[in-house]
Amino acid sequence: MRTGRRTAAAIGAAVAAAGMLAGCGGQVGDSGSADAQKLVLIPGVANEPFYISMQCGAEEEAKKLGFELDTQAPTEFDATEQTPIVTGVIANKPGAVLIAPTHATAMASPIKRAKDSGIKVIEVDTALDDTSVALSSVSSDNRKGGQLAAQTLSKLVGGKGSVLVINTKAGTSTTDLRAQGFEEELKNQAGLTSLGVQYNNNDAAQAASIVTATLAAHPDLVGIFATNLSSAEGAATGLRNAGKLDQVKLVGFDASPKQVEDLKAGTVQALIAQDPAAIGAKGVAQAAAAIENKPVTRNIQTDMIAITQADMDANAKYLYKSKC
Ligand code: T6T
Repeated sequence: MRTGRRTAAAIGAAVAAAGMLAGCGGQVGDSGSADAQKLVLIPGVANEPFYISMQCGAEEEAKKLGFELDTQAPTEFDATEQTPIVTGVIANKPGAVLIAPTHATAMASPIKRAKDSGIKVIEVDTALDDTSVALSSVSSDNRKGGQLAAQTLSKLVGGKGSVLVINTKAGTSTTDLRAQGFEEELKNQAGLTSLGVQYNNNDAAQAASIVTATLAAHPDLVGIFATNLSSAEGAATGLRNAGKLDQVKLVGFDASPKQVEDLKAGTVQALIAQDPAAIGAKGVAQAAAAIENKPVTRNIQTDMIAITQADMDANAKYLYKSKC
């Protein structure tokens, strides 16, 4: 066990917290040996600008608060890849884990095991259906984001025509809420007809193929809502390849460098940008509070904004990074 970076106050707080929880029959298990000053961030997937920006915010906050932050990300956005990472982290007993669960139910048991071993669990971005596992969840208001996307798309298509949702993977809490919010808001947009939701498995190439197939089956398609980075990047490619940029308006969630290029080029008309750096920073602040046995906030919502070509420079702080 490393002790070098630990402050006496933090050790005291961790020991006191462990003692209190153990004393009241709580969740501590063998966490007496946990390295309370160590935090582990487990994003949904590696090398992706949304999670890189989250990591940047988390690292900055961890440094400010005197915690060490290690990031371990799966190579695919998939529960079978994320589970062994959680299992490995449990063995190392950090003070807290900040995790973006890749599936709302499939990740429940490994994350519960982390909690039961005494590690404080903070959800960042996505969440489990079971709200009893995490102490705090930090995310955008994803349902509202979907509603905002529907309002934005409706304006872009003049309030009428057939629209499609391209979603990433079923069971991803955030994007499922965005799709639900979009469909709900469509009920207020009488002129828009829903062509339903199709899944691209978090793969941009599959999103491009969905666009090609939908244009063949529904030549009247006028609008697409892509619920995340992969679906939006792929949908833009699909529309460009089909030569349908004039006919079909595209609103995409997220603001990766490629999505921003697509916005500049006019391939995408609006991006619903989140604030992943704030999600990471607030997640670390909650983890620190939990470790130090201070009050935590169960649900925290961060900013989100619809960006167009006209205001992208004014909103530069919302654009995602490829490195810190
Ligand atoms: O949209 C983000 C994130 O909020 C979502 O949970 C999964 O997809 C992204 O990481 C973008 O790819």
